[in-house]
Formats: sequence, structure tokens, C-alpha cells
Amino acid sequence: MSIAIRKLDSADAGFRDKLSAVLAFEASEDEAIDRAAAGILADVKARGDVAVLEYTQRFDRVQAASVAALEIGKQALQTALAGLPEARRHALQTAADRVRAYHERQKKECGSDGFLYREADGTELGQKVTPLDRVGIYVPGGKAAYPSSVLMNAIPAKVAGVQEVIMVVPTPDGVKNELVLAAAAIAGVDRVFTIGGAQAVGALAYGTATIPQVDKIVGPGNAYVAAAKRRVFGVVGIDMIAGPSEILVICDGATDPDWIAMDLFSQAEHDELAQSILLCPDADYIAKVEASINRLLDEMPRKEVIRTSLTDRGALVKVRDMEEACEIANMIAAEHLEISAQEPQQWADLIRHAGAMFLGRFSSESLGDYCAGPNHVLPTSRTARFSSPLGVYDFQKRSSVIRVSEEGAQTLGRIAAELAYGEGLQAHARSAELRLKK
Ligand code: HSO
Ligand code: ZN
Repeated sequence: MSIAIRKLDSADAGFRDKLSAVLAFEASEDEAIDRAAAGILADVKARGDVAVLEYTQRFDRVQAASVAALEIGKQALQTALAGLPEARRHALQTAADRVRAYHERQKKECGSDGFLYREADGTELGQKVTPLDRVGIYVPGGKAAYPSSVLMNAIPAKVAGVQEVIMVVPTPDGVKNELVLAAAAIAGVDRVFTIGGAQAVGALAYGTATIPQVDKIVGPGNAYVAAAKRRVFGVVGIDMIAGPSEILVICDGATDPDWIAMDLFSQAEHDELAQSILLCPDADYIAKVEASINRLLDEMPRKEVIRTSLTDRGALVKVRDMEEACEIANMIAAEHLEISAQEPQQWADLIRHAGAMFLGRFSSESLGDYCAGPNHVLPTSRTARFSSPLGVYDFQKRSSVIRVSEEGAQTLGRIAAELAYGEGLQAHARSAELRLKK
């Protein structure tokens, strides 16, 4: 059975509206789910460990005598790592090394040392950068349990200098994912608790007798986890509320069509709601990619997910030229953008909005998902217009530093007092004036 993948042409009337309809995605903020999450959070806040144990029993069917019994010790993480087949352990280690190297570079380049400068009168102004003390990483259980995501969340935190990284991962029916535990060992996660859902988010946000309160919670989760993260924001920091995966491919029409078809599949296989779109100026080439899609689909174990994703949210778009493709790509602001073309840099220069850019025919998006080095936690649902990949900077914060000299206080004091009187704030004005020389 062939796939009825949508075909659009930028020359057609109403093209922009049709494209907008394809892109439209409202993260369903289900009221019932939100209410349930709120109830669980309030309960965990009030009853701590006891509530966590009850929900873990109810939702994951795991019975434990205490929350401490739900912790997986460091030794067990090392055992999981040692138990992996050699090739897999080596791949995981190499991926982790590359992700670490990239984020160390990022730390160096992104102003992690802060700054301080001195004005002529001796006043010094600057910024101090400090890592967060303690961070929680949510790792989903079940079908979306990705060991690669453990690396992508934990490594930048550790590189930033976070002292304690606490991972939570649900283990429905007590089934543990050994590769996830091995990834936690390699990434240097400090503590792992086998809890999940809104109860895990609540435990990390408020702290319980056993689970320490964290400063920020990162990592993807189901609708309950997302609702809980939204609700605890403010008590703790959160990274983002991630939507389904997206890939946008701009191709000049000279890449092996099978490669492009498989790249589109690679994100489509994540989720029925994932989005894969091709932009290409060559109609004959688009037909070839479509033929590849139809031929290759049957080989895919996750073909039903891919089929639904491509039919409901996918598109093959004929564009006027590569310039127009870049303009449309900026409008889409995709999580992942592949520019599969001979001279990709000239087109990359035109791109302003994309979570990650994969340049040239050999840069398949899947390499970025696992081991190229940059983070695979990226802005989705057009949020690349205003946000960035998860990075070392998400695990750091900045404090302003102000050291005013006696001379500086004379100049600044007069300005501040003047403005304070303007605002009707006498104490502010006097506080500045008291430091003026009599
Ligand atoms: N493409 C996903 C990450 C991932 N892919 C994990 C495979 N495993 C979101 O960027
Ligand atoms: Zn992926």
C-alpha cells in the first residue's frame, strides 16, 4: 500500500495557507490531565515519600517498602554498563566522549568565565557565572526511553559544573532499561530513582524526606509530566516543553533519493505526530523520493508509525529555487534542518531559524541524534525562532557584580537620587545621598 503523502507547490494559489495548515500543531493542553497532575503535585508536596510510594504502586505497579528502596545505587549502574555487549558499550562511550568534547568547547566559547571591567573612577562592573547546585533529569520509561537522551541531558549539566545530577525514570512493572542505566553511569549521573510521572516531578520540585529538592528539571516526558513541569515552573527552573520531533530537508535534487527518504523516516518513526517535510526545486527528483518512500516503507519495523506521521503531517514541497527553500525554512523554523546540497554553506548563510543545521549530503540528522556531539534536545514547534538547543548555559546562571568606588558613588549617587525623587522613593534617594561627600 503506497503512502498518500501530501504534495505542495509554492507556485500554487493558496500555498502559504496550505503550508500553515500542515505546520499547525497545538500542544493539547488537556484540562483533565492538567487537573490530575495538579492533584498529584499537591499530594506529593503535602505527603512526600508516602505519596510517591502510593503513586508508584498505582501507576507503575511497583511496590516498595520505602522510596530509598527505589534508588538504584552507583554499583548497579556500573554493573549495567559492564553487562552491555562490547560493541554497544563502545558506541555509548564514544558518543558520550564526543558529546562531552562538544559541550566543553561550548563552555569555553560561551562566556562561562563571566567578566569584570573597571571604569576610570575605579568602579568595577561585571558578571559572575555559577553552575546550578542540583538538577533533576526526567527520563521517560517505555517506548520513548532513549539512552542517547540521558547523555544529552546529563553531560552538559556535568560540564557546566552541576554538583548533583538526579535522574528519575519510571520502571513500569519493575522492568529496567539496562542501556538507560549504562548511559547514566557513563554520563556521571549521581543518583537514580525509579519513579516517574507527575509524582517524580513533584518530588524533585518540592523535595521529600528521601529525594532532594533540585533547582531545575530537564528532560522530556508524557502529557502528565509536561503538565507537571509547567506547574512547578517558578519553584524550580525547567528546560522546555518539547513537542514531537521534526525534520525539514532542503535538497538540490542531486542526493541519492533513498538517503532523503530514510532521513524523512528517521524522524517520522519517533511518533505519529512527528513531522517530516522535503523542500526541493526539482519536481522529477521529488517523484523519485516519493518512489523511494513507497519502496522502503515496507522494510521498516515501525512502518505504521511512519505511515501515519507522513500521511498526517508530512509534505513534499516543490519550490521555485533554493533561495525560496531557505525563505520557507525560516518560516517553518524546524527543529532539525538538513541542507542536502552541493555547496550547502551559501544556503546555510540564509538560514536564521533552525534548532540544528545539518550541512551537506553526508550529514544525516541521525548522526546528530546520537554522536556528532551537539545536543539533540532542540526547540520544536517553531520555537527555534526564539530559543536554542539545550546546552551548558542552561545549567548555569549569572549574577551581576557591582563594586562602586568612593569617587564613583559621587557621580552615581547624584543620578540615582534624582531619579529616586522622580519615582517618589525617598529611602532610595537618601541611601545614595548619604554616601556623597559633605
Ligand atoms: N530526534 C530526537 C532525539 C532522538 N533520536 C533520540 C533518536 N533517539 C529529538 O531530537
Ligand atoms: Zn531522532
